[in-house]
Amino acid sequence: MPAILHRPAWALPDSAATPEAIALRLDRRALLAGAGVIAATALAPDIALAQRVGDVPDPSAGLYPAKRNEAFTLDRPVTDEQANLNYNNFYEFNMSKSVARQAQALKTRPWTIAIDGMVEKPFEIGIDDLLKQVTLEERLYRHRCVEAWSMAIPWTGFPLAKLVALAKPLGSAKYVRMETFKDPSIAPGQRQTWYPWPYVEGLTIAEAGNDLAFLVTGAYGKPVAKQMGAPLRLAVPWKYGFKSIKSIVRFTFTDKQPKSYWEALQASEYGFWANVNPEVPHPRWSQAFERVLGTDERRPTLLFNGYAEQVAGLYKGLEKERLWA
Ligand SMILES: Nc1nc2c(c(=O)[nH]1)N[C@H]1C(S)=C(S)[C@@H](COP(=O)(O)O)O[C@H]1N2
Ligand SMILES: [Mo]
Repeated sequence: MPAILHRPAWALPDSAATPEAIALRLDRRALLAGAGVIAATALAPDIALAQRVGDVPDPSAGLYPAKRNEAFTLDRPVTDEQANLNYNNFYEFNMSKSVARQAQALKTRPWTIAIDGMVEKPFEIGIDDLLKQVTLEERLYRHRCVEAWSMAIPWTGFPLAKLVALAKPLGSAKYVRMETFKDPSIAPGQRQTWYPWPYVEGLTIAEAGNDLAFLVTGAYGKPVAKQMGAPLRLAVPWKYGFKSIKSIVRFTFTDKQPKSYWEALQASEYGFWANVNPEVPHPRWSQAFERVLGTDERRPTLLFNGYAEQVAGLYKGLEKERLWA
């Protein structure tokens, strides 16, 4: 039986996510960056080629930086961009936090997004056509990973509610299911066939309609980096980070609660709702505190990651559900 069924690699004991461990990884990233191109060419010609393709300017680059929406404020500084670019969860590429180099193999143009399921009329749309139909804005958001580290990011994007409106779901649709690309030829993690690829996440239509639910196309004032989930990822900051699905290719409207990647893998630990609650421990560690990425700060985690005012109303009457895992 694959080890993951007992212990997902990212579900590490607290000690593995100490600031020291992070600093070590960052040092290693700096070394790799120096050796960069030569090593990539020698060891992984396919990745080197992908990097050259990736050098073509992003056709959406002119949309950034977008105007900041000042309604979204932080209680902490924005995470250092380099720290953020070099500490990521993107299991399609590998199971460590050092996925930045491998993720460059992701080809983000052309990028087609399918809208299907319980909608008036299913359709596909290219990312650049979608960008023409929305207005981008910048928002400062917190992000709390279930592994008990956190960051603060200047995301650029548009409300998920805008995409739902374009999709025209039927009244009978209750959920939106989202899916990441599946291409084992560029994503080595997807060659590990015992994982339930593609990565899937879901929200209720009501959650998707909450103004905080944000589709991210940019970060730090430019198109979002591949390792962060280019060209389109979700940010639902009141939920554990695994809900914020990266590199989305499909939105399916349905009346069945979607089973997420992590729920399929380990339902005893990861559920559908996954709202942040410092008082409800993960089965294997406390969720009371978080380590702030790029610093040596440890701070208390807040209910709904500090967004209770905006989202608590979504869960009225659902108190008996497993809201906190
Ligand atoms: N497709 C996909 N989306 C994903 C993941 C992943 O492995 N694959 N990891 C999730 C987890 S656990 C977290 S914490 C965030 C991390 O986002 P970041 O790398 O931009 O910090 O992405 C989430 N979205
Ligand atoms: Mo996470």
